[in-house]
This record gives sequence, structure tokens and C-alpha cells, in this order.
Amino acid sequence: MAERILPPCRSCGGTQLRPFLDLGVTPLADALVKPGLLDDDTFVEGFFPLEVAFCPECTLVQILEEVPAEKLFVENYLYFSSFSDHLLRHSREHALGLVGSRGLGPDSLVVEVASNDGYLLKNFAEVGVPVLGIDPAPEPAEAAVAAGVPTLQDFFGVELAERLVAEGKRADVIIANNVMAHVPDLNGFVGGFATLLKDDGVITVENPYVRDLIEHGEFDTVYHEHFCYYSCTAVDALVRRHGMFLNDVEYFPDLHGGTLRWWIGKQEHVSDTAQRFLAEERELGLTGYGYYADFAGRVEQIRADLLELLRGLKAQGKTIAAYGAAAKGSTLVNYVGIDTDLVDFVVDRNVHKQGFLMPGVHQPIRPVEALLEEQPDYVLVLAWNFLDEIARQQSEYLANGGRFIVPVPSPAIV
Ligand code: JHZ
Ligand code: ZN
Repeated sequence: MAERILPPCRSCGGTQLRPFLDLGVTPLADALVKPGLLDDDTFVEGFFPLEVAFCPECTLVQILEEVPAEKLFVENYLYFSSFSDHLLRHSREHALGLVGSRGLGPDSLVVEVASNDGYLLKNFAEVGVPVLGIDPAPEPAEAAVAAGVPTLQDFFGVELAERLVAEGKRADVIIANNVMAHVPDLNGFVGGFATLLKDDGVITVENPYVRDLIEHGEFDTVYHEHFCYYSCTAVDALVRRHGMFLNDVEYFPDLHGGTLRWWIGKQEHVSDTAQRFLAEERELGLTGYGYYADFAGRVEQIRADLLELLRGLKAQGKTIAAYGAAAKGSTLVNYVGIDTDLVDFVVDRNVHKQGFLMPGVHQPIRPVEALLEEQPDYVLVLAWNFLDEIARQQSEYLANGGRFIVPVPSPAIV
């Protein structure tokens, strides 16, 4: 067999990538299907390989496939950040914290990359701090503008940063939440930060932590939008390449299954916390392939256990629905093979997703009220990261005898 040629690492360019998880071929996680399309003979749903690898040179975990960003974030992107109360609270606290600690005022500029529907920047705008959002997804970006958050509908990179600087714009604060994973050209992206940031400015980047992904079996957060899966070590190497430093780290265990916030600046003053995170990653072995080697086996076990659980319930004549037409939900149902024989429908609070079908397996997406109307015996919580928030909202469904199933870290009725 001919030797397989793998792409170079997205961060360091190294050519030694070592694959450790193969999720087969899956549809694009946010490519919800318009119902009429299934009757259209010309409709072909795209399926793409989904395989994860480790770079031994800079430690970055990444997928091998590169689906064009336009296809991911312009044509098929109905994710609206504002549908989670938890995320809105978390974002508001961060914004108000920055206004205080950085002394932001009418002469400052806060730029957010992947500003979505303005869920975060509106907090700065409310207290009179000038903001600029950047986001290529049409629907969320239009919602942001309507909410009073000036937004450039575009992808961020060095080129856009240079254009802004030429217009006299430099940022005191750059925020990039849940986007550094979404970037095919990582060095162009981080290079753009360096160009746009004032010398004494600060960047905060949030992203799910690869350590949580591995330790808690969160394989469903792997999908084509997520090119990369970060540790502090990988971020440190990446930003240093662009003359910046990872100066501090915060951890939010309950956000998106475990999220880190990295504080990055042009001057080096690395906190004890940041050093501790880096040291811990070395001790735990996140910097070597061995840490990832048994993950595929664990994922396979989750698949087998979940199928057994769902099939067992169906055999007893139980009805099952799912909660959350999340991107991660799409990976889960497609990889595990949860079709309409097992789960009848999916509910989601995001009105933009309702009426569509889940990618690949095609359950209809309905408003959350459908849970009380139909009172299915079980609800598979695809948005398990919001389990508490959802349980509070669905107290009536639960009081009526409904039960939740969570898929990870191991399938369980809760
Ligand atoms: P949610 C998102 O992934 C999008 P997804 C993105 N790709 C990313 O990188 C990660 O986050 C970090 C709905 N919902 O946020 C809203 C309710 O219906 O976990 C969403 O459709 N009721 C940028 O898509 C879905 O569930 C609720 O009460 O995997 C949750 O999707 C709540 C809280 C949410 O992420
Ligand atoms: Zn690398």
C-alpha cells in the first residue's frame, strides 16, 4: 500500500502528524437540511472524512480534512450565541470585568472576532465603549447590527487587520471566543491579532480545553468546523511565533464541557497560573502522543453503550426524543448511527433551526414545547453542556415522569 501523505500541521507546519481518532465520514454538523430538499432528486448531502491527529512538534491536536470555510460559516451557520442564558451571563461578566480592569471608555476600541449576534459586544456598547464585531455568518451578523453592534461581515486575518489599521483603528482589547478552533489559516489569524492590537492591549481567547475533551470523552465536539483542539502548550507556541505571550489562563469547567480563557499580550509577564497550566500539561503528558492513544477505543465504547441503551429502550416500547440541534449533536447522532427509528425528533430553542432536519439522520427539529405536547419517555440530551439549564427549563417534562439520557462521558439515564 502506498504510504499515506498527511497535510502539514496548521500551526507549526511540521509534517509528522499522527492520527488517533477516525470518526468515519459525517455530514457538516451545522448543515441542517431544509425538509423539502429530501424530495428533490438533485439534492446531494455532502459527507466528509473526520479524522483527528496530534502534532508531536508543537502538540496541537487537529483534524485532517479541510472543508472550505465559506461552506462552513457562510452557507450553513444558524448558531446564535444568545440562546444560552449561561453563556450570556458569562459573557457579560467578562465584558464588565474588562471595562473595569482596563479602564475602557469612549476613546477605547474593543474588537470581537466571531461576534455572532452581538451577545458579548452589546455589553460594552451599553456602557459607551466603542466596539467592532467581525463575523462572516450572514444571519447572526445581521442580528448583531440590528441590536446596535456595528459588525463587519467578513473573515478575520492579517489582511483585514491591515485594512483596519490603515483606517486608523487599533484595538485596546481583542476578544475571540469559540473561534480559534474554526480557523483554517491559524498563523494568518493570530498574525492579524498582532497587527491590530495596540502595544499595551490585551487579547482574550476562549475555547474548549482539549484536556476535557479527552478526559470526559467529548468526542462529539469534533466536527469539520473545529479544525483545532487546544492545550495551553499549543497556544503558547502559536502566539510566541507572532511575538506575543500567553500571560494568564482562566478555567471554566461548566462552559461547553470545559473552557479555557487565555490572556495574551505583546509584553511578557507570565502569571503563576499560566506556568502551572503549562507544567501540568507536561506532567499529564498532553505534550505527547501517548495521552491520546487510547481515546479511539473509549469513543468506540461510548458508541456501543449508547446504541445498546437506546435499542433496549425501544425494545421495551419506549419513545425517545432529543434535546439540542447542536453541532456536537450532529456528530453524535451520525457517528453513533442514531436514526429516526431510535429518536423521533429533536427540539431546539433556536427559532432559526426549527423546521429544519438534523444533518445525515434527518430527525425534524421542533420547538422545545414539543416535549410537553408529546411527553416522550426519554430525551437524549445532545446539548449535554447545558444539562442544568435545560433541566431547570424542562422541570414540567421531568415532573411528568420524563427522563434525560446523557451520552458522555458515558451513556447514562440521569
Ligand atoms: P451549543 C457551538 O457548538 C457552536 P454547538 C460553535 N461551533 C462552537 O464552537 C461551540 O459551540 C463551542 C440549543 N439550546 O451551544 C441552542 C436550547 O435549545 O452547545 C443550540 O442550538 N435550549 C461555535 O452547536 C444548542 O441547544 C437551551 O436552553 O455544539 C446548543 O448548542 C440551550 C442552553 C441551548 O453548541
Ligand atoms: Zn505542529
